[in-house]
Amino acid sequence: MSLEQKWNALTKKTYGTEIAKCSNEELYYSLLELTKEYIDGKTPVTGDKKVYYISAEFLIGKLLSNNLINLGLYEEVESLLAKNGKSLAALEEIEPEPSLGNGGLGRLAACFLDSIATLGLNGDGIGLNYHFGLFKQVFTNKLQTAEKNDWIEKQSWLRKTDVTFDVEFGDCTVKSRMYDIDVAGYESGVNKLHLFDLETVDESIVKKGINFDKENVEKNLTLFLYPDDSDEAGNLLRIYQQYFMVSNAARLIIAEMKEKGFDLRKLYDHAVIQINDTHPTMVIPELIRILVFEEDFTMSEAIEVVSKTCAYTNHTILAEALEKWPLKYLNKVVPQLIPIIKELHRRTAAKYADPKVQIIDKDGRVHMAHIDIHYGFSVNGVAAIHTDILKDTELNHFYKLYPDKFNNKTNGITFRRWLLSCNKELSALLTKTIGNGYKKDADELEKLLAYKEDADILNSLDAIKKQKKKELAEYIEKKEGIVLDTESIFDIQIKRLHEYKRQQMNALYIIHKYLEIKAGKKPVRPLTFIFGAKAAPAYIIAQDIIHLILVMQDIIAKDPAVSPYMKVVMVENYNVSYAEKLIPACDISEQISLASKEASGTGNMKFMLNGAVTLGTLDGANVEIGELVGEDNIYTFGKKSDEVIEHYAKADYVSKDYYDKSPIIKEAVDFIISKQALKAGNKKNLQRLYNELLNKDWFMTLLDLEEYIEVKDKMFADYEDREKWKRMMLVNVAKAGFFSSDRTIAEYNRDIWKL
Ligand code: 26Q
Repeated sequence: MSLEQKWNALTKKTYGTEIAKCSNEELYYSLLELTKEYIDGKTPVTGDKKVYYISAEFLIGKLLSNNLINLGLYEEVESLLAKNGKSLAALEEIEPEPSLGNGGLGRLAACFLDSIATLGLNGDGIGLNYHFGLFKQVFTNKLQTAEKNDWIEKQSWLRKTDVTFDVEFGDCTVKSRMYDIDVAGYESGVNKLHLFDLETVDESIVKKGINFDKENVEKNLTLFLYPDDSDEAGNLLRIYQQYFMVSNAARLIIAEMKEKGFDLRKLYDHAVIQINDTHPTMVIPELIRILVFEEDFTMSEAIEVVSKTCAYTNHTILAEALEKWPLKYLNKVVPQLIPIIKELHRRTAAKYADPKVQIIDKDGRVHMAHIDIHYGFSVNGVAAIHTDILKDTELNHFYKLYPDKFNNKTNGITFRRWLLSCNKELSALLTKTIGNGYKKDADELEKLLAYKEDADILNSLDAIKKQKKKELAEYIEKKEGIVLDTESIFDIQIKRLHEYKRQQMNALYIIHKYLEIKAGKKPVRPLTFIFGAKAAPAYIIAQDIIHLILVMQDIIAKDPAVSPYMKVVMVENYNVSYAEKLIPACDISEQISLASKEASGTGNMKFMLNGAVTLGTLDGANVEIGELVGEDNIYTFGKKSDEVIEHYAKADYVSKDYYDKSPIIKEAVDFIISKQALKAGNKKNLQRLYNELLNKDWFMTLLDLEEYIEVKDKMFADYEDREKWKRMMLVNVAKAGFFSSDRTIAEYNRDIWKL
């Protein structure tokens, strides 16, 4: 049966009518089922060894288009719909977006699953089925508020399995159930994402916004993804969630090993567990516990087997983001792990006296990363500079003990979603120009370099950018009610809101530009500044930064002397689907972290792949982008990571000095509490942000502000050299191949997993 026949049969059976007469909803839900049927027809990936990628986050985004592309059905479905006067884009709008992640780490996990399946590697993801995921962001009175993101519908990509386990906590025992989402590789086999859920979960306990009874573990465990990334210490619920995840993972892994008849004493020959940041770390003591108490291992045997099976990825060097759980908390939630953790501590303490490498510190806190490093066989950073910083400073004490465990795996992104799916026009141009090969071998993008002086290709690239800007403008007008000038330069900063990512620096530039225009210095071409970011609700300064951006958006929009020349828009509820629309339309990719603080970044890669030019500090993967495209095709500024690290070591950065020294900085910072700003915003938020910048500025915004302004202005000027800019676009696309997650995953497999 053809796809058309199958689909018609399905709509007839379910809705009593054929495709042509179905509503978009009916088409979406029937296509969902049909796609699942096609996936069922694919062969699952198998093998003697399997990787289990355990992660608290899988920011998978919508799945329909991606699955159709990977199954090779996209074009057929699209033309079939067109034939019936419908569009796939309209169906996509119906699909709810799961928000099973905060940002980079979660999206990386999703890209990795795509690549693992595409490369035909035997590997599944294991995580949690958060019913409301990360909060949905709503702006009210120029402030962020949070609502639940209700994404699970009766019909969804989730498949209920009959796998259930009992999970024991200190004060209760709960039942879990496993749900699966298929991961269909691109023209390849199928793996699974296993999401564990609480059988007794109760959505009705969520009251206003995202408030719920935090104590009621038997009802709340899988309701929300804990949103506090890196600023706030975790709480008990986070530990309940983490143990729930890893206890299920351990049970599943052991069951699979037994089912295949593998010897648990050779676990490491058949399984490798990749621990995505420290959130799944308890899988180490949990596996040891099970092997000792249920499988007759001695403690030493269990420790050895588990240590040879687990590998750890570090995604951050922010000290406050490294999880340290008080023994007291662990004792309440998982008393059964305490003897194991203490034994692991005792063994390391007996070997190494250095207090910096102990598992339990003098204050009785358990350093989760230290468990991973001592009792895992691999430790990797996510970009070259990040791994170097781990080795040289942050984890230097461990590096000296275990130099061979440390390795780098520069992050990557799946080109299926971030090129083939979100930018069909660019993919078509590439296919026409350099052939189809780049879809499976991303390095082939380099063939595009041969067209660096080809006016036709350069103009086509430019025309595609224009087209994507138009599409974005239409979308933003519909969603936010704001009209954009598509002739303007689109400068975009999208990422979690954190002081180290320095959205406040961009906001200060905007103030500076606003004042300049007011003073009569108009830009040659209008400028559009777009932001997208959620902030952890408990992160006060981050809320203030959002407020400042929304205040500037308002002031500028209402000022007729300035609004023709610049516009600011902070989009509401930035998520994966929004990113897919923003990234192809971007001219300038803002990557302006405080050097040494951004482990890698992956948005930077998505932007370059779509022909944006990077404006960034020499941090994370920006460094590697710079090396690949060459200094003529990237704009960098600011102090280098070693200088920043030195400032921290010497504690000699005083933001007030920079403010006093520079009239430009002073003017911009002062504007935050000017009459005009206070009229548009709240004194509490703006004053607090002003004080923070002047008296603390822990992430050194003012350190690099002047140079940022200078380089950004140069970039705007260079944009007018249209030929030069188009060439920069081309070089960025051509050099993006290295950042395919297929490359990253091939390296993980070569060096760590060895499947
Ligand atoms: C920890 C304790 C309690 C509650 C929450 C957390 C928590 C949650 C999320 C800590 C960290 C995160 C997320 C971190 C993250 O997304 N890191 C990013 O990872 C990307 C992929 O490697 C990198 O590209 C980014 O540079 C890095 O910021």
